[in-house]
Amino acid sequence: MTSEDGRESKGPETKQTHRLERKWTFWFDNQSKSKQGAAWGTSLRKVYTFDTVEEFWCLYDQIFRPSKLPANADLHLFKTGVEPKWEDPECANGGKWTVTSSRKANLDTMWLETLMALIGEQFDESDEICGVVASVRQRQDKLALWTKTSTNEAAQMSIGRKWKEIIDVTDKITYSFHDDSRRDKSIRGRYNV
Ligand code: MGP
Repeated sequence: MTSEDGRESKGPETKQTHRLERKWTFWFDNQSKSKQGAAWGTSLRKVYTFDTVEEFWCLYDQIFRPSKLPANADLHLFKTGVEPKWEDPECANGGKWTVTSSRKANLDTMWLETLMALIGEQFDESDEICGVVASVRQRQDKLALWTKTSTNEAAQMSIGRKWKEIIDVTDKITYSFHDDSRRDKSIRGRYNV
C-alpha cells in the first residue's frame, strides 16, 4: 500500500514488530523424564527461536517461567547457533556465573531480568555471552550465566558485576570453568564478585 506522499504504508491488519539485535533460542531439558542411566543431554530439546520483542513476550507469558517447571528440569535461553553444552565450540573454553535461589518467585524475577538484559544487549561484553540456564532442583534452584572465554578474567568480572546489578543480588557469586566441572566436580569457583 502507498500513501499520498508516496511512502509505503502498512495495511490496517499489519502489526508492527520490533526486531532484536540477534536471534535467541529457548531450550528445555526435563531430566526427570529421561531414562535411568541415559547419557547427559538426551532429554535436551530446542524449543523456539525468535528475534522480535513481541515473540519474546508471547513466549514468556505462555510457557517460559522456571516456577512452572518440575524438579530436575532446566530452561535455557542461548544465542541461536550456540548449544547449551560444554561440547559446543562457543562454550568449550567457557564457564558460568551461578546464583542460587531458595524462593521460586525470586527465581522467576531474576530469570526475567536476565532475559531482558540479554535480548536488550545490556552487557558491554555481549560477544562473551553464550546464554543463561535456569535449573529447578530439589535442594535449591539456580541460574547460571554461561560465557565464552573463561580465562579472560577481566571480561568475566565485568559480566559478573553487571549481572548482579541486573538481578539485584548483593551476596557473593562465583564463576566456574566448564573444564573444571568436566574433570572434577570438587573444584569450585575460580572468580568471585
Ligand atoms: P549440572 O546440570 O550443571 O548440575 O551438571 P546439577 O544438575 O545442578 O547437579 P550438581 O549436583 O552438579 O549441582 C550435572 C551433571 O550433568 C554434570 O556433572 C555432568 O555429568 C552433566 N552435564 C552437565 N552439563 C551442563 C553437561 C554438558 O554440557 N555436557 C556434558 N557432557 N555433560 C554435562
